[in-house]
Amino acid sequence: MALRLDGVLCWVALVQLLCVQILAEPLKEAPIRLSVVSDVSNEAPQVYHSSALQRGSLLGALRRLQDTNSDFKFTVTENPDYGYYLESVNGVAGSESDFTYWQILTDVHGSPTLIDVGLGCYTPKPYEHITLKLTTW
Ligand code: B12
Repeated sequence: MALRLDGVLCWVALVQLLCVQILAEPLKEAPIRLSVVSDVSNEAPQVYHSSALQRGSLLGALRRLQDTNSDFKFTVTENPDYGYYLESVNGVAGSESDFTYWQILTDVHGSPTLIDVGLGCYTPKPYEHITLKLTTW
């Protein structure tokens, strides 16, 4: 009987150890591709490579890119209800008076689709292709 209890306790200890190891394991980074394009000017499209932390936000991936690549910069504003709004990319801002904004798209099986939340809430998948497109509304 005592032997059986020992065995159960060993299993419990092993499972606990595994759980602690899984929780303590650093989250992995996965690559994502980023295109910056414009519908309203003749700027050539630009392609960047960044990484997103597992279940991390697009905002984090853009910040990581900005910190490591001096050719990419962006600014955001904060909306009390919807979080972060992408205001400018590489020095070009959307404009209320010109009805322009930075649209955020993702490639779903090759067709660009609008993401349905802001960049602070969106979590890109590994190898996802994100497009930031200056366009009109
Ligand atoms: C109009 C509108 C826009 C216009 C705003 C321009 C303008 N000056 O009117 C434009 C086309 C620019 C826009 C863009 C986007 N939008 Co929008 N938009 C709306 C809409 C239909 C109405 C907002 C409104 O006028 N409210 C009335 C005014 C009086 O209130 P307000 O607080 O001042 O409104 C401002 C904010 O809503 C802000 N805004 C608009 N969209 C977004 C999105 C985000 C993430 C943030 C932070 C702010 C923001 O712009 C408004 C004007 O200044 C709402 C849905 C709804 N019916 O509410 C979606 C909505 C707010 N948008 C949404 C989204 C997802 C986006 C985009 C991320 C889409 C994309 N993939 O590109 C982009 C933002 C990209 C970026 N640059 O960060 C979502 C937000 C959901 C969420 N939880 O984050 C909503 C709720 C629609 C939805 N999918 O259900 N949008």
